[in-house]
Amino acid sequence: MAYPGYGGYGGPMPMPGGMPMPGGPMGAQPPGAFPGYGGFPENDPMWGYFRAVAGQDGEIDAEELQRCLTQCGFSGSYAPFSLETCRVMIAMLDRDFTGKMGFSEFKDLFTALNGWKQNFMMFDQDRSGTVEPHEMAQAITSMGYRVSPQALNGIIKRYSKGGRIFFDDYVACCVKLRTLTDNFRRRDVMQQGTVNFQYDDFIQCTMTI
Ligand SMILES: [Ca+2]
Ligand SMILES: [Ca+2]
Repeated sequence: MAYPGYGGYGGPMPMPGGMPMPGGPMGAQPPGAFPGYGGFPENDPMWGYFRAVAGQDGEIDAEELQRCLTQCGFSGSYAPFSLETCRVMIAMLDRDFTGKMGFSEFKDLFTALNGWKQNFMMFDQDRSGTVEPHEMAQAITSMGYRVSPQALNGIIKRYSKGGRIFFDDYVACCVKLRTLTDNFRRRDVMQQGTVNFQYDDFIQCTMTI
Protein backbone atom coordinates (compact mmCIF):
# COMPACT_ATOMS: atom_id res chain seq x y z
CA MET A 1 0.00 0.00 0.00
CA ALA A 2 1.57 3.25 -1.11
CA TYR A 3 1.78 5.90 1.54
CA PRO A 4 1.24 9.55 0.96
CA GLY A 5 4.12 11.92 1.21
CA TYR A 6 3.79 15.63 1.18
CA GLY A 7 6.05 16.29 -1.75
CA GLY A 8 5.71 19.29 -3.96
CA TYR A 9 6.78 21.95 -1.56
CA GLY A 10 10.33 21.20 -0.65
CA GLY A 11 13.17 23.61 -1.17
CA PRO A 12 13.92 26.93 0.43
CA MET A 13 11.21 28.74 2.26
CA PRO A 14 10.27 32.01 0.59
CA MET A 15 8.92 34.71 2.85
CA PRO A 16 5.24 35.52 2.40
CA GLY A 17 4.44 38.75 0.64
CA GLY A 18 4.75 41.75 2.84
CA MET A 19 6.21 39.75 5.69
CA PRO A 20 8.72 41.87 7.58
CA MET A 21 12.19 40.40 7.70
CA PRO A 22 14.08 42.05 10.52
CA GLY A 23 17.73 41.20 10.70
CA GLY A 24 18.26 40.42 7.05
CA PRO A 25 18.25 37.06 5.32
CA MET A 26 17.52 33.89 7.22
CA GLY A 27 20.98 32.52 6.52
CA ALA A 28 22.80 35.39 8.21
CA GLN A 29 23.73 33.87 11.52
CA PRO A 30 26.82 34.62 13.54
CA PRO A 31 29.79 32.35 12.92
CA GLY A 32 29.80 29.37 15.19
CA ALA A 33 26.04 29.40 15.68
CA PHE A 34 24.36 26.04 15.38
CA PRO A 35 22.15 25.46 12.38
CA GLY A 36 18.61 26.25 13.40
CA TYR A 37 19.93 28.83 15.85
CA GLY A 38 20.77 26.25 18.47
CA GLY A 39 17.41 26.58 20.18
CA PHE A 40 17.72 30.30 20.85
CA PRO A 41 14.71 31.77 19.11
CA GLU A 42 15.87 35.30 19.98
CA ASN A 43 18.50 34.92 17.25
CA ASP A 44 15.91 34.08 14.64
CA PRO A 45 14.85 36.94 12.34
CA MET A 46 11.20 35.91 12.70
CA TRP A 47 11.26 35.99 16.48
CA GLY A 48 10.47 39.69 16.86
CA TYR A 49 7.61 39.43 14.43
CA PHE A 50 6.23 36.41 16.24
CA ARG A 51 6.39 38.22 19.59
CA ALA A 52 4.56 41.23 18.18
CA VAL A 53 1.76 39.05 16.79
CA ALA A 54 1.53 36.80 19.85
CA GLY A 55 1.18 39.61 22.40
CA GLN A 56 1.28 39.21 26.17
CA ASP A 57 0.66 35.48 26.42
CA GLY A 58 3.53 34.69 24.01
CA GLU A 59 1.36 32.47 21.83
CA ILE A 60 -0.81 33.04 18.78
CA ASP A 61 -4.52 32.28 18.90
CA ALA A 62 -6.92 32.07 15.96
CA GLU A 63 -7.90 35.77 16.03
CA GLU A 64 -4.26 36.86 16.18
CA LEU A 65 -3.36 34.52 13.36
CA GLN A 66 -6.20 35.78 11.18
CA ARG A 67 -5.14 39.39 11.76
CA CYS A 68 -1.50 38.56 11.09
CA LEU A 69 -2.20 36.70 7.84
CA THR A 70 -4.45 39.52 6.65
CA GLN A 71 -2.06 42.32 7.60
CA CYS A 72 1.08 40.73 6.18
CA GLY A 73 -0.79 40.32 2.92
CA PHE A 74 -0.36 36.58 2.74
CA SER A 75 -3.68 36.06 0.98
CA GLY A 76 -2.69 38.67 -1.61
CA SER A 77 -5.60 39.25 -3.95
CA TYR A 78 -7.40 36.25 -2.49
CA ALA A 79 -10.03 36.64 0.21
CA PRO A 80 -8.59 36.61 3.76
CA PHE A 81 -8.69 33.37 5.73
CA SER A 82 -11.80 32.71 7.76
CA LEU A 83 -11.49 32.32 11.51
CA GLU A 84 -12.46 28.66 11.14
CA THR A 85 -9.56 28.00 8.76
CA CYS A 86 -7.20 29.75 11.19
CA ARG A 87 -8.47 27.48 13.95
CA VAL A 88 -7.71 24.42 11.84
CA MET A 89 -4.22 25.73 11.08
CA ILE A 90 -3.48 26.11 14.77
CA ALA A 91 -4.90 22.71 15.68
CA MET A 92 -2.90 21.09 12.90
CA LEU A 93 0.45 22.14 14.33
CA ASP A 94 -0.42 22.26 18.00
CA ARG A 95 2.09 19.62 19.05
CA ASP A 96 2.17 20.72 22.69
CA PHE A 97 -1.65 20.91 22.95
CA THR A 98 -1.78 24.48 24.25
CA GLY A 99 -4.58 25.34 21.80
CA LYS A 100 -2.39 28.17 20.51
CA MET A 101 0.62 28.56 18.32
CA GLY A 102 4.16 28.74 19.68
CA PHE A 103 7.18 29.96 17.74
CA SER A 104 8.28 26.72 16.09
CA GLU A 105 4.68 25.88 15.24
CA PHE A 106 4.32 29.33 13.68
CA LYS A 107 7.38 28.79 11.51
CA ASP A 108 6.13 25.38 10.39
CA LEU A 109 2.83 26.94 9.43
CA PHE A 110 4.47 29.48 7.15
CA THR A 111 6.50 26.78 5.44
CA ALA A 112 3.33 24.78 4.76
CA LEU A 113 1.30 27.83 3.75
CA ASN A 114 3.90 28.94 1.23
CA GLY A 115 3.83 25.53 -0.39
CA TRP A 116 0.06 25.45 -0.64
CA LYS A 117 -0.12 28.97 -1.97
CA GLN A 118 2.40 28.23 -4.71
CA ASN A 119 0.46 25.13 -5.58
CA PHE A 120 -2.84 26.99 -5.71
CA MET A 121 -1.42 29.79 -7.86
CA MET A 122 -0.03 27.24 -10.29
CA PHE A 123 -3.56 26.07 -10.98
CA ASP A 124 -5.28 29.45 -10.68
CA GLN A 125 -3.50 30.92 -13.66
CA ASP A 126 -6.12 33.55 -14.46
CA ARG A 127 -6.03 34.69 -10.79
CA SER A 128 -9.78 34.30 -10.44
CA GLY A 129 -9.18 33.18 -6.86
CA THR A 130 -10.65 29.77 -7.51
CA VAL A 131 -9.61 26.44 -8.98
CA GLU A 132 -11.73 23.85 -10.77
CA PRO A 133 -12.63 20.54 -9.13
CA HIS A 134 -10.43 18.54 -11.51
CA GLU A 135 -7.50 20.86 -10.72
CA MET A 136 -8.10 20.31 -7.02
CA ALA A 137 -7.95 16.58 -7.67
CA GLN A 138 -4.63 17.04 -9.49
CA ALA A 139 -3.30 19.20 -6.67
CA ILE A 140 -4.15 16.59 -4.01
CA THR A 141 -2.60 13.83 -6.09
CA SER A 142 0.51 15.91 -6.80
CA MET A 143 0.99 16.37 -3.06
CA GLY A 144 1.44 12.62 -2.89
CA TYR A 145 -1.85 11.56 -1.29
CA ARG A 146 -3.06 8.21 -2.57
CA VAL A 147 -6.82 8.26 -2.20
CA SER A 148 -9.53 6.65 -4.33
CA PRO A 149 -11.47 8.69 -6.91
CA GLN A 150 -14.47 8.27 -4.63
CA ALA A 151 -12.65 9.80 -1.66
CA LEU A 152 -11.31 12.55 -3.89
CA ASN A 153 -14.82 13.39 -5.10
CA GLY A 154 -16.15 13.51 -1.57
CA ILE A 155 -13.36 15.82 -0.43
CA ILE A 156 -13.80 18.17 -3.36
CA LYS A 157 -17.55 18.34 -2.91
CA ARG A 158 -17.05 19.21 0.75
CA TYR A 159 -14.69 22.14 -0.01
CA SER A 160 -16.42 23.60 -3.09
CA LYS A 161 -18.61 26.65 -3.39
CA GLY A 162 -20.71 26.84 -6.55
CA GLY A 163 -18.61 24.13 -8.16
CA ARG A 164 -15.27 25.84 -7.57
CA ILE A 165 -12.72 25.90 -4.79
CA PHE A 166 -11.62 29.18 -3.20
CA PHE A 167 -8.15 29.73 -1.73
CA ASP A 168 -9.39 29.72 1.85
CA ASP A 169 -11.18 26.40 1.42
CA TYR A 170 -8.27 24.97 -0.52
CA VAL A 171 -5.93 25.68 2.37
CA ALA A 172 -8.46 24.38 4.90
CA CYS A 173 -8.66 21.16 2.90
CA CYS A 174 -4.87 20.81 2.67
CA VAL A 175 -4.48 21.46 6.39
CA LYS A 176 -7.05 18.85 7.33
CA LEU A 177 -5.84 16.24 4.89
CA ARG A 178 -2.30 16.61 6.16
CA THR A 179 -3.27 16.52 9.82
CA LEU A 180 -5.53 13.50 9.51
CA THR A 181 -2.93 11.67 7.44
CA ASP A 182 -0.26 12.52 10.03
CA ASN A 183 -2.50 11.29 12.84
CA PHE A 184 -3.23 8.09 10.98
CA ARG A 185 0.35 7.44 9.97
CA ARG A 186 1.60 7.94 13.49
CA ARG A 187 -0.60 5.03 14.56
CA ASP A 188 0.13 2.90 11.52
CA VAL A 189 3.39 1.54 12.90
CA MET A 190 3.87 -1.00 10.10
CA GLN A 191 2.96 1.57 7.42
CA GLN A 192 0.39 -0.78 5.93
CA GLY A 193 -2.51 1.62 5.52
CA THR A 194 -4.53 0.02 8.30
CA VAL A 195 -5.04 1.09 11.89
CA ASN A 196 -7.21 -0.10 14.76
CA PHE A 197 -8.73 2.90 16.49
CA GLN A 198 -10.24 3.06 19.94
CA TYR A 199 -13.40 5.16 19.80
CA ASP A 200 -12.05 7.87 22.08
CA ASP A 201 -8.77 8.09 20.14
CA PHE A 202 -10.65 8.39 16.87
CA ILE A 203 -12.81 11.20 18.26
CA GLN A 204 -9.73 13.05 19.48
CA CYS A 205 -8.02 12.68 16.10
CA THR A 206 -10.94 14.00 14.12
CA MET A 207 -12.84 16.38 16.40
CA THR A 208 -9.90 18.42 17.67
CA ILE A 209 -8.83 19.76 14.28
CA1 LIG B 1 -1.74 35.76 22.04
CA1 LIG C 1 0.89 25.15 20.76
